[in-house]
This record gives sequence, structure tokens and C-alpha cells, in this order.
Amino acid sequence: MSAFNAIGESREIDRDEFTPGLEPQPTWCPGCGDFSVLKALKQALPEVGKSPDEVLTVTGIGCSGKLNSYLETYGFHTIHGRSLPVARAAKLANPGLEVIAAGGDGDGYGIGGNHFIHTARENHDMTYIVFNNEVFGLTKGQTSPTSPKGHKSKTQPTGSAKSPLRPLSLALTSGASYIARTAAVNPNQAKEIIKEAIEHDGFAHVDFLTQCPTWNKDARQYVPYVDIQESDDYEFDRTDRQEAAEMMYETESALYEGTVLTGRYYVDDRPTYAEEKIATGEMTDTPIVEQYFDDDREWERSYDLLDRHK
Ligand SMILES: Cc1ncc(C[n+]2csc(CCOP(=O)(O)OP(=O)(O)O)c2C)c(N)n1
Ligand code: SF4
Ligand SMILES: [Mg+2]
Repeated sequence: MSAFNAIGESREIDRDEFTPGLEPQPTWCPGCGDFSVLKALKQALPEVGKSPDEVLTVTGIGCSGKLNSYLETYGFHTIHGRSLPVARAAKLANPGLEVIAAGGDGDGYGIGGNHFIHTARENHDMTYIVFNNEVFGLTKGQTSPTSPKGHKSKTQPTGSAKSPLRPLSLALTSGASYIARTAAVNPNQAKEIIKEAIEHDGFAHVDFLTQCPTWNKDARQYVPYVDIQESDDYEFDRTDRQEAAEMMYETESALYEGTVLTGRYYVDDRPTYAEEKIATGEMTDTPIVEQYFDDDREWERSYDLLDRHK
């Protein structure tokens, strides 16, 4: 049990507790894949024993960024591409919180790409869900970092000249310790993968293929999908970097040729950022949030800084 008594409380949790009273019905377009992410989270969180007041959902800007308006947890709707730094700070300050960061492909792989690389490299303990619809949905369908080469949009009416970014491979080379891809059309797998990602200690990246029927008609390609763990055609060891890298490369290439491969790609159990910092002595194992509410503690460094800025 934490000093913050909602955290670690053991009780039966009903998935309806995750539906907010204020905005229970999402305003996403009919058929939008984003509904599946919300549903998977509402199912997964109670199944891993989390109640709404133990969870913080941090989102960026985009249709995907509206997630935390429709999910009854603590929420922080940040600026475009900045969900990860906010999520990192919250987790470091209050490690008892279950931190889920989320955003779109434009948000996380474009404007926030640098944060993605370094949050993975540092192995911050959180789940990061990227709603990958291969376009900028909210701003009406512009080309995004994952739009296929040749994809036509208002920004590239003659077709994109650029090859798409490879999110799984990027997560692996950056240092993420859990990497998976799922799809809105595969709700059972999505729920299970989200549960694993939440329970993983370290940076868990889930590339979630979410069709945008309004601005990306090509996204219908997400059906049918293949679960690589269930198919006899794919066999690899997901604790082996080299084998995982090859499987990711095949998956990312196949997507743009019309074959949707999903599943778990990589897992390792290296120490998290906080564990590394505690080991070097840079951080104590008393969470900052508890130190902050300790009336007897002297905040020498902060007073120092304040004095210097007078
Ligand atoms: C700094 C900044 N630049 C640009 C925008 C405009 N903008 C809002 S959402 C968005 C793209 C959203 O695309 P994505 O992240 O893929 O999310 P989706 O809407 O597809 O879920 C952009 C460019 C912004 N809000 N802030
Ligand atoms: S514009 Fe696309 S991504 Fe946004 S809510 Fe509509 S279908 Fe979903
Ligand atoms: Mg998008």
C-alpha cells in the first residue's frame, strides 16, 4: 500500500468505472479505430487489477489525444508530441501510478519522435500506445510519418515521395523493452497485448493500427490480419534482438504490400530508468511525491535555486 491510499488498494473493479460521467460517448467518427483502443483499455485495466484512481493517462494532440476525455482515470492532455516527457515526469515523481501515454502517429513518430527515441532508450516504466492510422486525422488527413509511399492527401496530391517510418524497428533500436503491434480489427489480441504492456516493467510500446475511415480509405487494408504468434508461418524468439529485428522488418514491409501482421515482437527485462538512477545514487527510493508532502523535509536545492533567481 502506498502513502497515497488509492494506490495498491485491493478490491473488485468494474470496467464501467472507467467510463466518465461527463463525456461518456466519444465524438470519434463512426467506424474509427480509436474506439478499439478505448475498449481494450477499459477491459484490460480492471483485469490487471487497476482502478481509475491508480492510473494516469497522458495524451498528445489529435483525434487519438481525446482518449483521456473518454477514459475515467487521471488525465493530462498535453501539447502536440509531448505526452512522453509529461508521462516520464509523472512516473518518476509518483512511481506507484500506472502511467499510460498515448497519441497518434503524427504526434509520436513525427513531432514527438525525439521523445519517443529517448524515452525508449532510457526505458521509462510506462505503456505507450500509438494510434497508427497513417494520417493526421484531426487536421483532415494530411500525410504522416507512417503514410505509405505514394499515398495521396491534401498535402501531397500527387502522392507522397517518402518511404514510411518503421515504428517497431525504431522502438527496438532505440531501446524499448516490450514491443508489440495490434489492430483495432483484432480486439481480443489488443486487450491481451495492452494487459502485457501494462504489466511489463519498462518502456512498453504498442503500435496500434487504427483505421481512419474518414480520411484514409486505404486503412481498410488492416483486414484481414495475421497474429504471428498463432500462425505456423512465423517462428522466432522474441527475446532475441536479431530475430525480433528481422520479424519487425518483414512485418513493416508486408503492411504496405497488403498483409497485416500483428503480435508480440520483443521483450527483455533490463532495468528501468528509475532503477538505474536509484542504483547510481542519483535518486532515492522514496518517491518525490512523498518527499514533497513530508513537512519536515528541507528543500535545500529548490531554495538555493530560488535565491539565485532573485
Ligand atoms: C505544435 C503543433 N503543430 C501542429 C498542430 C496541429 N495538429 C493538431 S493534431 C495534428 C496531427 C494529428 O495527427 P496524429 O498525431 O496522427 O493524430 P490523429 O488525429 O491521426 O489521431 C496536427 C498537425 C498542433 N496542434 N500543434
Ligand atoms: S477523423 Fe479519422 S481518426 Fe479522427 S475520429 Fe474520424 S475516423 Fe477517427
Ligand atoms: Mg494519425
